[in-house]
Amino acid sequence: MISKLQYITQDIPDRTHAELAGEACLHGISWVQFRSKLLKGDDLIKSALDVKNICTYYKSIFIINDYVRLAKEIKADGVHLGKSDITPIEARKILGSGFLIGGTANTFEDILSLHEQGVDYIGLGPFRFTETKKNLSPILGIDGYKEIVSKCREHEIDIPIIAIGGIIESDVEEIMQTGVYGIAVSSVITNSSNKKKTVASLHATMNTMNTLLRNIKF
Ligand code: TZP
Ligand code: MG
Repeated sequence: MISKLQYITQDIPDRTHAELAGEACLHGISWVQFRSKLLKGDDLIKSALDVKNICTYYKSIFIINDYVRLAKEIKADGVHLGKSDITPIEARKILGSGFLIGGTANTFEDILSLHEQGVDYIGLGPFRFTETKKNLSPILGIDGYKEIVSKCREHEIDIPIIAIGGIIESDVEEIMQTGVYGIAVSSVITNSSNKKKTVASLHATMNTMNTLLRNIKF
């Protein structure tokens, strides 16, 4: 089951990824993507293992960004692959069937290709400008999501699409109305001065939108 509210760790001075993951999980996050662009070698492996232990404790899904072999070695739940990573087909050969594979998309064509390669979910973005990711693809905004989701429906492509990139609490309702499956966030939780309140508010809006949209046939 792919979570509808996903949290992504980031490299923050004086904070570990495990601390960030722990705070998010403590307040109800059930899906964590470990994403470091700075850590290397043993530091990367240790940090990934620490986040894995946090996720195991909270029974949260643990996804590793970029590092397929590390994900296999430390038995993560899956990997997330961007456009410059190995392809999902190559990752599947390494991982076998027991791992989740997610892929990043910016266009409908990206989704088609990732779907054909058998990914389990798609991170579609960016919704808006964000400092969290370098070399951002073109910003989609609400209209971009509407257009891409409707093309997926036309082509009967049924795969969980997770909106990502610069999302804050007040965006969630409108984003979910576009028909995406869920959202992934980092900064809105990482930088929140009241993480309990932020996660609760994100969950509350997601739940309301799920209830409202459940009975609508698109
Ligand atoms: N991929 C596309 S945008 C993004 C990633 C990893 C960053 C998401 O983080 P934030 O802080 O919610 O913008
Ligand atoms: Mg990547």
